[in-house]
Amino acid sequence: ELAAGGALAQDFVQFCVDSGVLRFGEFKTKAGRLSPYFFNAGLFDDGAKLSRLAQFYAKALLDSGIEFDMIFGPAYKGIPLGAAVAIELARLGRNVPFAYNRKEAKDHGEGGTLVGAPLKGRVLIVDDVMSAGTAARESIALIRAAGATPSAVAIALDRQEKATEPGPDGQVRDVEHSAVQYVQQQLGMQVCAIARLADLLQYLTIHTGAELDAHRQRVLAYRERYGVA
Ligand code: OMP
Repeated sequence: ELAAGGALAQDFVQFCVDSGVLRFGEFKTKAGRLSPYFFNAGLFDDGAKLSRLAQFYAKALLDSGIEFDMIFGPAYKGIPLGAAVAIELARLGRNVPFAYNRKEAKDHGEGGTLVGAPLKGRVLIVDDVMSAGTAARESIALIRAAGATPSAVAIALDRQEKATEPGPDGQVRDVEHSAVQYVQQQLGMQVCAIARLADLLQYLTIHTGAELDAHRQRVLAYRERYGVA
């Protein structure tokens, strides 16, 4: 039985640290930022970890009260995540259709880029992390193009950092809101994150020691530069 609210987030951060999914050091993000931490969902790399991960998503989703008609897992990393969450929800008595996309269209066989259940109704996107929001924008466009409604996003980690947007000159620049805030406030979608940067910082505050203190200082400095209120 998983805890609720902030305790769920703390248990999740602990689980990610234990399984090597959440690491501290020096990493370059997709948006080109030098980050003192990185969340690598690819390291949920056995059945037990994927199953536990799915339990966290399902618990966070059910606690959030978000309503949706089906699950969409964006290629590549969202595919096993969406599938695992769909399995866990079915196990809990809530069976919903599941779909995912390919990155490249096939010109034979079933064709197209969408696989699985037809996209319709209120679609929940299941993905790993939201940073600057590029990945979310692509999924939203794809769901709309299929005539369905992108209504919610479930992610494991909300990095709570400034989104990027293409400016009038086509150059990508930082904006003041996070990708999650944009999706919630501008697109009217609901977002459910198992943990956020704030929970990670709380973890680094509760668990002391020279090494963790140093990580905490670096994460705070990163938040100072790229974080949102
Ligand atoms: P955005 O598309 O900028 O929101 O970045 C999200 C994507 O970045 C994720 O789907 C990952 O591919 C990758 N990422 C991580 O997986 N973990 C992190 O801690 C940070 C990133 C990232 O590059 O920002």
